[in-house]
Amino acid sequence: MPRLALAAALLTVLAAGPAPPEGSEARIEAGKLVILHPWSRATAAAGASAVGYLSISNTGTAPEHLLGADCAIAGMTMLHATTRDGAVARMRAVESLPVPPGGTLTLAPGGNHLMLMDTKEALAPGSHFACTLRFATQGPVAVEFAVQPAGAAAKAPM
Ligand SMILES: [Cu+2]
Repeated sequence: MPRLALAAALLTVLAAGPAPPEGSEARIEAGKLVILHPWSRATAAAGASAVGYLSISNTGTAPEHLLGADCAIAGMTMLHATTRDGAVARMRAVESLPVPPGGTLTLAPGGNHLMLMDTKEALAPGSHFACTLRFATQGPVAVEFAVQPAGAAAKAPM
């Protein structure tokens, strides 16, 4: 295959992204909250940090706040916000993230995310792990994160 055609074919594959694994189209409803597509990225070894992404819509009329999450596979799970300082992206821990009435909080690559510190096992592509999200009003909500390949980008149908 000529090199250009090969490059074009590769680009097509990359643009399409990996097919979401079974279960990653998850939709969880809890009270006025609709949680879509919790997903994560594969990691190579136990002890690594992992990420958690998802979107949370508030169909109600009262404000809600995501306070964090508890994940059995992680030593500690933190809520992180990413801010840009010029060309440098920095993560910082935040106490909570708002889910405004009629609005959506999106945790996605390059932005807000759950940071799973000190994972107890490597995350294999296609596997799942459970976390409990903590909300100020709604309280605990159980979700399952679908682990995508390490290079997976924000292609998610969120
Ligand atoms: Cu982080």
